[in-house]
Amino acid sequence: MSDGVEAPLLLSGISSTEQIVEIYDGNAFIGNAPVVAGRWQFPVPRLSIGQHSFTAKIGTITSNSWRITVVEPPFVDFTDFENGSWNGWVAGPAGRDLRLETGAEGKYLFNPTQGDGQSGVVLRKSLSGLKPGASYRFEIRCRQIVNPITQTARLALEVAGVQIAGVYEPLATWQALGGTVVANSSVLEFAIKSHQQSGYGNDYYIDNIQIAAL
Ligand SMILES: [Ca+2]
Ligand SMILES: [Ca+2]
Repeated sequence: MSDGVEAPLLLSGISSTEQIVEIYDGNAFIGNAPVVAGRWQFPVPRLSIGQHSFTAKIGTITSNSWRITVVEPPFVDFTDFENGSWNGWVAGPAGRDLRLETGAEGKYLFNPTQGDGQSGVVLRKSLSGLKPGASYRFEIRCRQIVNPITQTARLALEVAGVQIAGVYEPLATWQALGGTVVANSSVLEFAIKSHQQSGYGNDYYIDNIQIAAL
């Protein structure tokens, strides 16, 4: 027998005997592969995270082991509004006027802030699946319609009620506003908050909201 591994994981080999090859992951039998014209193939089912060691057996003959480590994909929660979905983000009291707009760079949220009472939570999302003790970056892109005679937008980012970025006055071009947080729970509330109560001016855009493991 000789061996090879391809992605997505396919074990294959050659055998001089026309028999059934038994495939093991560690000591666990995971399936059979028939030998056809001296060759066999075995597509490996979805694997758990961690280390795996595959061997092929024919009768009393055991192959060398194929060792792989399956790693967890990095945690990313990304919202770009391009499919029209808010991806679980919910408007707060200061996000009551938010609406989806389409510009040259695609879709984003626009807050025209009609009337005063515009300070407080603009958007919030309760995110689960976090790892306590792990660090996450919370970032948005934002810009505002700058007008010297009206009020400026003033945005901040909060996690579980604690400010981690801002207070920031967005520029007239798209800019990133972001900060990091160490999760102390598997579920945390992420929020974009306004520190400008006036609706006179204070018009801004939000896009590309991302929470990613570091
Ligand atoms: Ca977008
Ligand atoms: Ca306004």
